[in-house]
Amino acid sequence: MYTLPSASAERLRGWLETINTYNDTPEFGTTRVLFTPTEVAARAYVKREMEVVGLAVHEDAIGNIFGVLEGTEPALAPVWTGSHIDTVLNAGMFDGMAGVVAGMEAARLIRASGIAHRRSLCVIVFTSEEPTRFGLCCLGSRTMAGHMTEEDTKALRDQDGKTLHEVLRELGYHPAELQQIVRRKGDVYASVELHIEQSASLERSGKSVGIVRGICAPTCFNVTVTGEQSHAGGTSMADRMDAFTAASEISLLLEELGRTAHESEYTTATVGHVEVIPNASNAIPGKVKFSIDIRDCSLASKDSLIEKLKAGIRAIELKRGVRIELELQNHDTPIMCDSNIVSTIAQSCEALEIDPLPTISGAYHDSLFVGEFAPIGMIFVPSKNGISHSPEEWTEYSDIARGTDVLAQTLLTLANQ
Ligand code: HGY
Ligand code: MN
Ligand code: MN
Repeated sequence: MYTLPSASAERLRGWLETINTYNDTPEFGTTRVLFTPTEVAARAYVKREMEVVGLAVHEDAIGNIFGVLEGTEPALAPVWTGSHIDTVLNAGMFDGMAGVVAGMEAARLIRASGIAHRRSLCVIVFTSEEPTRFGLCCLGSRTMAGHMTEEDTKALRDQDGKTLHEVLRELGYHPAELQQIVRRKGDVYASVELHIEQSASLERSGKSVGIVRGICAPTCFNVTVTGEQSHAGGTSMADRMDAFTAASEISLLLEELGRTAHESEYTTATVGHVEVIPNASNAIPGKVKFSIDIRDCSLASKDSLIEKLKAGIRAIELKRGVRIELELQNHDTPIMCDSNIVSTIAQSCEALEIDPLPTISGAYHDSLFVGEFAPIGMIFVPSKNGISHSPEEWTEYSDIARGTDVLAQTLLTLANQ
C-alpha cells in the first residue's frame, strides 16, 4: 500500500464536463464521432490537459494518444491505463471518458506523491473504440493487436463513402505505418482500464467498485434481406415477398436464441440498426438492411448460437422466398483478466477499505484487444440504473474518484513489480 493523495472528484468533473462540451448533439445526449472536427477538438483538449498533468504526449500512426509519466527504469516494459473519448450516437458523457480522466488523475496523484516507480506509466486514448463511423470497433487497439493493415483502412468506409485511409491521411496520420504500431507479448507489462459498468450489478449489490474477471466479445453481422418491392394495396397477402416481415422474423429468432440457446449466462443478441427500403407507408419493403450484435464470454457458446441462427435464417429464406445475405463484420474472442492484476486490484481495494464486486463485462472494451499482447485488468464504477449508450447514462463523480484511488494504487504497485 502506498500513501497517495485522494483523487479529486472536482477535477474529474471539470475534465468530464469540458470534454462533454465537444458534442454534436447537445440537444439530445452526447455525440462525438471518430475524427469529426468535434472529436479532433476534444482530442486536442485532452492532449493539452495531459501536458498540464506533466505527461509527455505523442500519437501513433492511427491516432492512439499516449501520455507518458517516465519511470526510473524507462527501458522496462511500461504499465498502461486509459480508454476512449469517441461515442455512439446520442450517448452519455462517461462511457470511455471516465477511464481517460481517471488515468490522467491517477498519473497526477502518483507524480504529486513523489514516490518512485520503476516502469513508465502510459495514459492512452485509444482511437475509435466505438464502431459508429466505420462499422468496426476498437480500431486503435485492434491495430496494436495486429488485426488492421493499410489495405483494411482502404476497405472501411463511412456513411458518406469516405475511407478510413483517406480520413487518416487528411488528418496527418500515417496508415502506411500501421505495422509499427503492432505490439508483441512482453512489450507491455500490464494494462488496467477503468470504465463505467454499463450494467446494474454494482448498483444492485450496493458496491462502488467492480473487479472485472473477463470481457465478453462481439460477433457482428450486416444482414441484407431482399424481397419484392410492391404496392401495399394492390398486392395480395399471398403474393408478397415482404423483406421487412422476413427481417422481423429473423430478429425474433435472434432474441429467442439469445434467451435460450446458450451455455453461458452472459449471452446477448441485439438488432440495433435497421434500414427499410423504400421506407414508404404504402409500399411493401423490397429490401431491409440491419445489424446483428451477438456477445458472449464463452466462444463455444457464441459459435453454437451462430450456427443455430444461420440454420434458422435458411429456413426463413425458403419459407418466404426472399434472399438473405449475412456479411460478417467481426468475430472477436472473449478474454479472461490476468490473475496478478486482478489480485493487485483486490489488494488496492482492501488497503482502501473498499469491498469490491467480482464481475464479468458484457460490454467489450479496448482491453479486449490489448489483452492479446499484454496482461489486462479492468476496474468498474457504477452506472445509475445500469444505463449506458444513452443520454441517461450517469455515474457519480465521487464513485469515479474512489475508482481512481484504486487505479492509482494498482498502477503504482504494478509499476514497481
Ligand atoms: O458496445 C460495446 O460494448 C462498447 O461499449 N462499445
Ligand atoms: Mn460504448
Ligand atoms: Mn466504452
